[in-house]
Amino acid sequence: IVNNNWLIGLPKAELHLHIEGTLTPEQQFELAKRNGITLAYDSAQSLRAAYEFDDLSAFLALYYQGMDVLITQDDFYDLAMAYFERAAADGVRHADISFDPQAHLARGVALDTCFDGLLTAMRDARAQFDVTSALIMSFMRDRDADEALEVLEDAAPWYGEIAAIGLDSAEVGNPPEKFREVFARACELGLPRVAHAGEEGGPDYVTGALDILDVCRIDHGVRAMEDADLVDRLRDSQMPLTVCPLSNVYLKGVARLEDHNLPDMIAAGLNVNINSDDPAYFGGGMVNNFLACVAAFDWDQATCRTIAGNGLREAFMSDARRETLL
Ligand code: ES4
Ligand code: ZN
Repeated sequence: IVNNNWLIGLPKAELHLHIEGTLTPEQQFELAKRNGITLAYDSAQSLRAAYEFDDLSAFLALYYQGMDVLITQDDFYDLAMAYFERAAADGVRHADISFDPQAHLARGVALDTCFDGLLTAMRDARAQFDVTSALIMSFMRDRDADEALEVLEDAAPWYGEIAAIGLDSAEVGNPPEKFREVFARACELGLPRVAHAGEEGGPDYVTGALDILDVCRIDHGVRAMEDADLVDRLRDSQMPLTVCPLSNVYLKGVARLEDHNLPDMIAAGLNVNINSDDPAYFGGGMVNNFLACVAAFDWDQATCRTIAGNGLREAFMSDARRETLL
């Protein structure tokens, strides 16, 4: 048995975390019961047994089905608080959490239900767990850009609470240029921008996110390694890349973590940090992601400190908070 206390004690930030992806099978059953919803599985164990994904779209189908149990402000609050409690136990001291408003609006759940539940949990998590956080409002790239634009306008009451807008869901066939207007509008509003790119899509999706969406971070970005000029650009600009090692394994981006190009990204001088993405679906939280990298890549403690430091430096947090963690 390896002693992980040093890894738990290492201050970490999580920059790429879908709050809906923290919904555990157990909590799904709990919320289903509370809301009078019948699930298609007879137990949390049988639901967990269904978590076997061939690719991103197979995962997304279960993921969007799973969040049907999120109905009330309390559901969003409880979801986020349960995540913050587990994150705190992992030594996560700050989290940039993203959510997909369109996934909830499409089910008849109002925007203020999501915002009120999540923002209240974020405030309470700081007081109860000493975990700070920032909120990223993500758009689903497999839905119309017009809808995203509408949601962006409807979120006006919360612009002051949003650290950034994001772009997620099914990547291939939904390139960055589809969201040119949405991201230009966010820029006009003074909202920072991040986007998933180069997860399943090729390096051209990463280039598009930089050139067309004007993002300050790339989520995943692993396929950028296929384009040498792009790698140079990412290194020279020190563009942060929020890599999710276990996610890439669970979604079959790589057969085994040992085959992941994360060590090549680090060797190329890229500004990478690691994250859990959807911890309820992809083998756990930050500590499990670090431990998997330690095992697969033989990372020493110094490497873990460097990677954790990269995350702390690039997270959406105040300089005062950052200073206490670095
Ligand atoms: C996601 Cl792993 C991943 N990729 C794209 N969109 C997502 N939403 C939640 N998890
Ligand atoms: Zn993601």
